[in-house]
Amino acid sequence: MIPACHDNDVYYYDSCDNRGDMAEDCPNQNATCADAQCECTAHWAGEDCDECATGWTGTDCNRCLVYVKEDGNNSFSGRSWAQALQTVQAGLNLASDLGGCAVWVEQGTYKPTNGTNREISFQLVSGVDLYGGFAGTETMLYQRNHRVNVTTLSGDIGTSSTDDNSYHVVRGADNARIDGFTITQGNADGESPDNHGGGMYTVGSSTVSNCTFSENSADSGGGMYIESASPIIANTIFESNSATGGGGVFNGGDTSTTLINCAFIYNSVNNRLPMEPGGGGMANNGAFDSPAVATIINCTFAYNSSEEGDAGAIHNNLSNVMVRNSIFWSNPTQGITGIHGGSMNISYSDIDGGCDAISGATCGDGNINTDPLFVTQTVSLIENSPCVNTGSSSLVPPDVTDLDGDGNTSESTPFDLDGNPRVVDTVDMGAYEYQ
Ligand SMILES: [Ca+2]
Ligand SMILES: [Ca+2]
Ligand SMILES: [Ca+2]
Repeated sequence: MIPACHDNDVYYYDSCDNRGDMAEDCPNQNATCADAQCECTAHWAGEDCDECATGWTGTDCNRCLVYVKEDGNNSFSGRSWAQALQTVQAGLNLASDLGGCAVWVEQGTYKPTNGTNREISFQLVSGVDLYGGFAGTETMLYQRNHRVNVTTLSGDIGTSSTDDNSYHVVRGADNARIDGFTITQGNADGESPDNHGGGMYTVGSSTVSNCTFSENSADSGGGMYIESASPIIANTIFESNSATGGGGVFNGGDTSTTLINCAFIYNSVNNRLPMEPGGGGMANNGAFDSPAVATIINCTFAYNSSEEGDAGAIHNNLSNVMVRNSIFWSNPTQGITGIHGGSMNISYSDIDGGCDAISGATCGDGNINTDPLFVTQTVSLIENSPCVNTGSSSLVPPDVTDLDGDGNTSESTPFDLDGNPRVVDTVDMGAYEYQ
């Protein structure tokens, strides 16, 4: 609805003057007066011109939208929920053709192909943000609840066996974003590079947020494989992925990977050869002239394992790893390997066995070695946990991935992994803040 417009004063009947004071009374700067009617400008809409018109998003409503839902149709326009496309890749392609729209995907399960070609993946596109987790009625990004409206990208093509599944469910791209999806059932058991990254094979520096990687497998990087890239991964869960190196994440050479508010649980390394890296949760495995670099802030690594006993949580080789406000606990095999070339710098973290026991690690302030007291069956904290209020709030990073979608990326990270306030009193260690 356009705003009401009156002509109380006959002398000014041609203006939008509600008060008869000769000043135009359109609701705000997003509206203008034309032929005695207040009209929303650009892509603004609503009675107060403070909402985005259908097919537009962003804090300035200047970012176009493409919609996808399971019962959509790829011959539709894709510019409203009613006109949604049917496949995620069609959405990505249209968004790219239109010059960098964002894609909104309704809850449901989507596969890279209806056929049996294992090499087909959801290919992210530079400049296109891909969001899942919608009920299919939302008009603003903050209205979505990706925990309720589970949106799954599944590599389980072909038969119900995993043997014929997609090698990589998702392939990354520079300057792309994937946000609000469960990514599962990738099986990278082919020839290189189809042996890397069952869930996501990251080429380029993507942003990954509000995602869950579960039950993916690969030789390297069951959940995700990163090489020659600088991705930012926030508020994401890696659960029950497996590989021979880097069960959850394999962070390879020439990387600068940032992990914020992430949980690594029940990932595993199996069938590792003697010279291969372990790392049930994560392997940081660089090369002499191109180290693997990782910054790990407010993450929890628990219940990850390595069959051969090398680094249940993190394996480090030719890498530079910084750990802040994090928890490494109950990773049944040795938690963190010593440093084989490079560095590991740990502060304000709870380390099973103690930071000092990690050979070569630099142990800064605030580390503890005390049972974090997880809530049963989870890795969130009970009230009396020694990790509550013992992180360093000054180490909470800015909201670089804009978790709250308000366009402000310089404010402090607003949410924990559950979408609750990140800092209550002093920040806690780990991915979840006690509320
Ligand atoms: Ca299958
Ligand atoms: Ca706290
Ligand atoms: Ca923000």
